[in-house]
Amino acid sequence: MKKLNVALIGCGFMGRTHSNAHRKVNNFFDLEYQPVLKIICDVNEDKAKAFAAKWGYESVETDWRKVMANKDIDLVDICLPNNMHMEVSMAAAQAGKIIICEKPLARDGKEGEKMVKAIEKAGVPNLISYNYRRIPAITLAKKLIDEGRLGKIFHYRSKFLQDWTISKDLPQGGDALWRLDVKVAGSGVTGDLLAHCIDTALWLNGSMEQVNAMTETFIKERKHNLTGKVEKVGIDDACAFLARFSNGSLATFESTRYARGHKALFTLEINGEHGSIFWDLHDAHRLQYFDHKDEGSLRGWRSIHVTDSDHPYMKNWWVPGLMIGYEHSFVHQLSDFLQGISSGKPTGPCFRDGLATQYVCDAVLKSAKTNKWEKVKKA
Ligand code: SOE
Repeated sequence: MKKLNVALIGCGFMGRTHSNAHRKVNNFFDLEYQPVLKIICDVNEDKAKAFAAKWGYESVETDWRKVMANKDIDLVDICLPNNMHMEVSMAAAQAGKIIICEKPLARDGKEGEKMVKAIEKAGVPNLISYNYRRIPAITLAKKLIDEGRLGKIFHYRSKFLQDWTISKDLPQGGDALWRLDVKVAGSGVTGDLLAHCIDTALWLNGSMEQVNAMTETFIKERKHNLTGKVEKVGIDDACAFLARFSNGSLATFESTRYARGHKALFTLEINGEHGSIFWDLHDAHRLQYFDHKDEGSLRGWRSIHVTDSDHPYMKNWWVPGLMIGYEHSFVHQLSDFLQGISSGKPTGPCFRDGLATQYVCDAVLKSAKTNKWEKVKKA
């Protein structure tokens, strides 16, 4: 196996999911490349040291610029807050590194355009981490749609509901709470949660033409962790939008962090001429499938337990019937990315795909302000 020296930047929640993937991928997938955990980089040295000890990184760095200058590093994995994605990924491209970057691509399309330009000019392999595409049930849904089993698609419905920001005492900003700080995150649920729904939708159902959205910020002011002052909240706490896809289908999307009782309820449903599918992250290994071509008296929703060896990715894990989880989607994503580097046929989502999602988010946020249908730019 050829070694790929990895520097991972940012040791938060996503740093853990990506580190786990780098460590596991060669245990379960036969690949030409083997990631080697060389450097963990974080501004907080103590945190980086503890992370290095836990995950097996060879060394610690506190300045991401030094990572770019390090000739031993082949792959830079960016697990930083959204406001850092542009600067760090563009520096990585300039240094000729292979790049993985956490979603969303950027805070907005303007930043995203600069990133795509720089990355494509450098010609380096690049991946934007939209991991849910690689949940086996979702990958199976893609296969069914591509085989034409649903026929013409009429409806696409998706939501992502959480409930962790309901308390007005929750501050904004800093370590785990930068997602509430608009300057860092760019937006609220639109860029953080709907971006997942949108990426999956564009992958399964093609491009979107126009959107009509509404957003709300339920808690208008929160204490900022970094300044200590009570500051205006600039993110969208909830967002719902209608969309028209290029294939003629109609869609509804909804996301909130104010749906009491829901922790990560990501669902999608697609209705086509010959059939429908439904999927729910809380029951991630099941794909519900209705095939109208089934014999009439037996026709009904099938609940496919996507754990058999002929299901996507599953032969690489345990024996049929045994489940895998959230973290495996990152392993699959990395495996596909590394295979793409070997074959020269990238599987995506690449930065340009990330820009397509970003353009939908931009149109959604614009529409919420103008109260009008807004066109989606093509990436
Ligand atoms: C937010 O709570 C969050 O962690 C997102 O940032 C992730 O992208 C999503 O997969 C789960 O929820």
